[in-house]
Parts: sequence; structure tokens; C-alpha cells
Amino acid sequence: MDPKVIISCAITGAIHIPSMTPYLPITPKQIAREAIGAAKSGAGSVHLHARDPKTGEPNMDLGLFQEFCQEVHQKSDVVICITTGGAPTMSPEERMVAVKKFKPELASINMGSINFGLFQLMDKIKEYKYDWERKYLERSKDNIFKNTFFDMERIFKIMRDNGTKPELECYDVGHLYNTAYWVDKGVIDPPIWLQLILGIMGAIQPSVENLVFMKNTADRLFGRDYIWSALAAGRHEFNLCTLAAIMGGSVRVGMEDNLYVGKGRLAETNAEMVEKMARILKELDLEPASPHETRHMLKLKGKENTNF
Ligand code: KMH
Ligand code: ZN
Repeated sequence: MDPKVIISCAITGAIHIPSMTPYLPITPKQIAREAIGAAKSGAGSVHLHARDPKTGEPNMDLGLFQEFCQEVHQKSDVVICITTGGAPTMSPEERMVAVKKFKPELASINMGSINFGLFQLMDKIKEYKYDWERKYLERSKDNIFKNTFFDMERIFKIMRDNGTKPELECYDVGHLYNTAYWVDKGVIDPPIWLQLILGIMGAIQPSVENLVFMKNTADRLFGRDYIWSALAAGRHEFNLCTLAAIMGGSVRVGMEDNLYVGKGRLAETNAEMVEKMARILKELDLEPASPHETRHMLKLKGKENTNF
């Protein structure tokens, strides 16, 4: 039987700002509703960040996470993946708290430090809705999203102590080598679950060649012992996810990575983006993995063992 394709949906993230779209989920209610909708449309996993409900600023408040995670946990079977990336402006300490508290089945871990550039987004914004937005984007020019080996070691330990599977966010080829270091150290239980990220400024850019290069590098480093997914920022999202699916990978879509569902057409819901991806898969005779199949493929501990 052909393996299924995991569609992960990243609901809101910390890249985009409310001034870029009226549809960005911000409040816990909106985030929960969007995550549940994405699951109904075919997502096996939802990747969750929190935002200040009044201003939309990225936030790691445990009360906010609790509110939307609990609702998703109660109303849907979808696998919840909690961020430890938070926002590039947050310290690693701040970013680790939600995994300790909620013991999710899945959480992201960022596999290297980068100058995560968001300042270029300012060129397109005519008017800012909130005070923090402009400063947030501007600051990214001179800010390191810090994920040192010391930080990664601490995050891996927290994940292991809480039975959480790491989703390994690799923004560049070097991050695959960092992953190989941790695999050799024995801190990652099989299967290795890689998220290949293309198109973040400060890291590898989106192209067919670069996705093939990353995949070939992963093959050289991990042989057949890994499962992978791709995400591409902005307008490259659907094209490179389609290529990833053809190459045997899984895919991530959603408003964290891209705000448009078609040329010049803002996505109104995350579900729309999942639906589009599921339609493309269908045309390729591929099938989205259900939450149950996602758990089986990634060998997750089960939602009954979380603390939402
Ligand atoms: N923002 C994405 C490019 C995280 O939350 O840990 C990667 C991400 C990081 O989702
Ligand atoms: Zn994220």
C-alpha cells in the first residue's frame, strides 16, 4: 500500500501580522475554530502558536494555549503540534514552557540559529493596525532566532521527559547536519520526522533544485530511516508541497507560512488551504493521512497521554 501524505496545517504562526490580512486567527476561539476546520478538511496535524487576543502579537502565555488546545483536543481527533519556535524575538526559555505543561504528542524544534528576516514584508504594508507590528518586522533585521546546540539539548530533554515527538524544523542544509549530530547522540527516537523549510529570509530559498538538494542530503544522512514533509513560504507553498508529495514526502500548508490560496486571493480560512492541498493530492492519486494514520506513521503516544 502506498504511504499516505500527512497534511500539517500551521494555523497562525508568528511571521504574519494582522495588517496583512483580516483573516489571520488571533483569539483562542478563532485559533481553535480554524484548527478544527483544518482537521475536517483533511489535516492530520495542526501546528499551533498563540497570539495576544487584543493585538495579535505573538505570545507564549500558557492560558491562551490551554484555551485553544483544550477545545481542539475535545472536539477533534487531530494531532496537536505545539511550537517551541514561538517567535524569533522570544528567548528559548520562554518558548519551551508549553511543552512542559501540556506534554503534547508533537512539538516543533528549530535545528539552528538564523537571522530570521521579516523586515522585507514591510515593503508591502501601507498601513499598520497595531503599534507593535512595524517594530516587530523592523527588529528582525538585526535579531538572531537563537537555537544553539545548548538550547536544542534542553528542548530535546524536555520533549523526551514528556513523551513528545520532535518535529525537526530544518531551514537550511546545515540544519540537516545538526539533526544528524543529535541522531548520533541518540536523543531522537525513530522515526525521525523532518520538516524541510524553504523560503525564510536568512536561510535556504525556494526552488525545485533546493528541495531536491535537501531531500538528497537527508537521504545521505539518514538512509531510509526518516519521514519528511516540506513547507515553502508565500507563493511557493502549493508548488513545492506538490513536488514534495510527488517525491514521497508529506506537506505543510496554512496561514503561518502563506496567506494566499491562489494568485491575489487571500485565504479566508486555513481549511481552504487544506482543501486545496487535498484536491491536488487526489489528482495525483495520493491520499491525506487521517489523524489516526498520522499517529501510526510518526509513532506518537496518543492523545490520551497529553495534558490538555
Ligand atoms: N515558522 C516556520 C517557518 C516553529 O514554530 O517552531 C517554522 C516553524 C517554527 O513553525
Ligand atoms: Zn511555527
